[in-house]
Amino acid sequence: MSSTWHILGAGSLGSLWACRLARAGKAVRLILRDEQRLAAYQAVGGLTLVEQDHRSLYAIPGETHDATGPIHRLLVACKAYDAAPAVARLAPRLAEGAELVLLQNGLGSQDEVADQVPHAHCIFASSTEGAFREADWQVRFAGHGFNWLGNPLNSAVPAWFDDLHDAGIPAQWSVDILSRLWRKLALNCAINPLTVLHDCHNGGLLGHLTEVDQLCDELANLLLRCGQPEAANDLKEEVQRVILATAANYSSMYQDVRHGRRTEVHYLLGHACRVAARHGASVPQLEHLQQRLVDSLKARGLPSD
Ligand code: NAD
Ligand code: KPL
Repeated sequence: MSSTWHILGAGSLGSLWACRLARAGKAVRLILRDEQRLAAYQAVGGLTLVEQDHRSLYAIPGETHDATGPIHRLLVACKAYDAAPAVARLAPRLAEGAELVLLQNGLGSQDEVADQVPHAHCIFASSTEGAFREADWQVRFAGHGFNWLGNPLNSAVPAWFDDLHDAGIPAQWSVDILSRLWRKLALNCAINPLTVLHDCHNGGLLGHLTEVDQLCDELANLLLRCGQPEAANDLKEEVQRVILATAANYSSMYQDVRHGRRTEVHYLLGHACRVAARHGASVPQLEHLQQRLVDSLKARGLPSD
């Protein structure tokens, strides 16, 4: 089995992982959308990682989906709404038993990907690291954090897991990755949409704590209904802690909206509302929040799904 890391999506997080793996001497290949993107990438000669004032260029080889050669290990670093179609294009190249690491925030996209590639193993990740693109092919490592990886269908730690440690990527194998992803989803549902609707940084929600608390109550009930009691534990207190700790920051959804980008709402609040409907759980606050957010996105000319 090849030990090459193929990276699908050379955006913020994909580039951050690619540069650190390449720096540690791991074999890495970037998969770019089309020949035009590949030519643009080759013209600049590699990816640049910016850490504080230090910038380093990594001449990581690139290819398109149509390149030949099997893929044994794939890091999927697209947005949640792009992940399944992007993986579907690569399906013919995925070797039997290939391993996919899915970096998408929220829930729902992981199952969409798994449906495309029944012959592969899907490992889910939850990341609190922060990165953003300063320019094409140039990424800034903006916030140190942590990564939890796990496979809901198989608790065995993959043989390549030490690659992450070698590359300085802080990570831990999690036997209950779904609980982590649900907890993060709940935090994002309680904070992110309200920052868009109230046009404020996270700390601005301190002026709307009744609204935040009501959402937390519904989210915690939903988590209990769908078999995630740990993710429900002290949710209200943690949401308040996160609001205080990130008071000066703008949520990722706020930033997407401000930059006119599509949000991942379908895999955050949308997922929560769909799961509630499936379980017959009543979530009027979450549904009202989703409707207000959809109206606000439409009014700005942004996709609302
Ligand atoms: P991004 O938009 O910066 O990067 C996504 C990249 O995927 C883009 O370069 C896009 O062109 C590429 N892409 C899309 N479809 C493709 C295809 N078919 N073939 C090849 N490339 C394709 O997004 P990001 O910020 O890196 O986020 C990726 C995921 O990680 C999201 O779910 C996000 O919520 C999550 N996440 C991001 C951060 C962060 O700090 N950026 C932190 C935690 C979690
Ligand atoms: O993850 C976040 C985001 O902005 O997406 C936090 C900081 C937790 C706010 O929900």
